[in-house]
Amino acid sequence: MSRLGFDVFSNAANPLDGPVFICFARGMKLRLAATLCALALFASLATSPAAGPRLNVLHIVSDDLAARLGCYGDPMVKSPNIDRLAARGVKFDRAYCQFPLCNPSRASFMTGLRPDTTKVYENRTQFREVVPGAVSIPQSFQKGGYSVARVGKLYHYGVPTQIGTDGLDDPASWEKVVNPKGRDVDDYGMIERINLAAGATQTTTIKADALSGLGGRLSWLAADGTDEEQTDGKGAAAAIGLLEEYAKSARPFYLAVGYYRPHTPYVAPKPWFTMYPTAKIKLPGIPANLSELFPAAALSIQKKEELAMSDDLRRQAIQAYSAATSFMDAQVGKLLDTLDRLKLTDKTVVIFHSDHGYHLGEKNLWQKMSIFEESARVPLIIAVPGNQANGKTCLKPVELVSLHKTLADLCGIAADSKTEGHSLRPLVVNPNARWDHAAFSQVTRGANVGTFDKAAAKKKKGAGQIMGRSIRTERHRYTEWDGGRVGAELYDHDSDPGEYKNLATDPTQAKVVAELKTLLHAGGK
Ligand SMILES: [Ca+2]
Repeated sequence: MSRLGFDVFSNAANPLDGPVFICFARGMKLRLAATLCALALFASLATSPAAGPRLNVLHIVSDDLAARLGCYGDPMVKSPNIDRLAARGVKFDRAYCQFPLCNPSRASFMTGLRPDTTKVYENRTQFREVVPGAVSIPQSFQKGGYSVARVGKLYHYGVPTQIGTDGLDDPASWEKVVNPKGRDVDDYGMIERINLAAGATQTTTIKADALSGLGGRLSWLAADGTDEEQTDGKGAAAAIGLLEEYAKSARPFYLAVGYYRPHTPYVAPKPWFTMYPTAKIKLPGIPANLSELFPAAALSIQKKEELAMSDDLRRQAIQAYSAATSFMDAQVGKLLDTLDRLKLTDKTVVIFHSDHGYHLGEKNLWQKMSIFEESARVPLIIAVPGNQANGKTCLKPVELVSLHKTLADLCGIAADSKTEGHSLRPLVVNPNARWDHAAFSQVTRGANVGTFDKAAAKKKKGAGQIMGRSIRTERHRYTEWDGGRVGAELYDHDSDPGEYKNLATDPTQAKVVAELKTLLHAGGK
């Protein structure tokens, strides 16, 4: 950008702060002038719902992706495409899911309702069974005059068993849906899954004999064939086709693209595995007295077969998860390239995040259903064309439940009055803006969440199920299990980012605990 162009733009009010008026200086290159004009036009229209053309939205969601990416400081994982989105958007370093499991998290962020409002705490209930009148993000965009479509997993799908079906979709949300299905589903017989044989002390791998059982178990495949043959490769192709259609239309679009990787089974074509030699993979250190450090409920998701993995097997799992992450990143890159090719980049808000975080052996935990940092935290990037804060990082604690209000706010449409959370727009505009909100996450214990039997639970008054609730501020995480009756945790991230020193009963922290307890019980309302 020329010196002149920079001055003109930077002298204007921040495009997201309100209507923008730019006088183009004589001699400015026509193309630059047109670009700036478009940016200012769309950005200013974002503040005036009654106006004509609006920003499009490309909403990309990855499944089970921890904030283990290059742009989040991971020294190993290669994610050049998500990194380039971060470079032209605002990256949220402290973004959290409301429930670290697919269905509860997705029901929450797609509606903008907290899990305690949707009452979806497991992977079986379609949210409209409980809250039939809930308004989803795409419904708000439909009301706002947008074309809306999804490709792949936005609401819950059992992965991999339900790939290619509608899963727990919400038909009212969409005008068009695409359910991609690739060779990863057909290749299941080649997938390696961990197995602890009866009487054995060490876990090995065996070939999968069915799709079922892979979704919750560490499993992987360095696949034959191309990226394009995989489910996410097919999803990318379908999304590109929709973007090409939308580019010809006068209507703005909200296109949601849900990728399935790196969810188990960690399947990616072989070249992605060779990027991560197992010899170079570092394993997290595990304190010898691990079980003494935390309330039992915090660690009760540990599985025998995962505890009995050799270091070599742990490295293989991390290699495969990383390979699946980089493969998924490449599918994100295809969408960003398409926006550029179709000249939609300057007219489109791009948001990227995952449904929850993920453990890869920290505290001997794997996968999700933990409200420690690794599992509660998600990557979140919001790129708004023309935003002066693009390229910056926001350190304020934010929640996925806020995405509905945020996207509506950025595009000048109305979100339903019952929508919870807080618009992140002030932070998108200024990542250092004052922010008085914390992030809340919750998780259940004591019931088989994947196959929660509601009738049995009702009969047994909850079947012994308890809730863990956690609040994250800029500095602290505070967690209570069953209201503190079976444990509490306090971590100071200034001195303990790994969350190993539980300070909940430290007398010097009593005031901090009291303050966070009050906030936690208020629950973000
Ligand atoms: Ca998930």
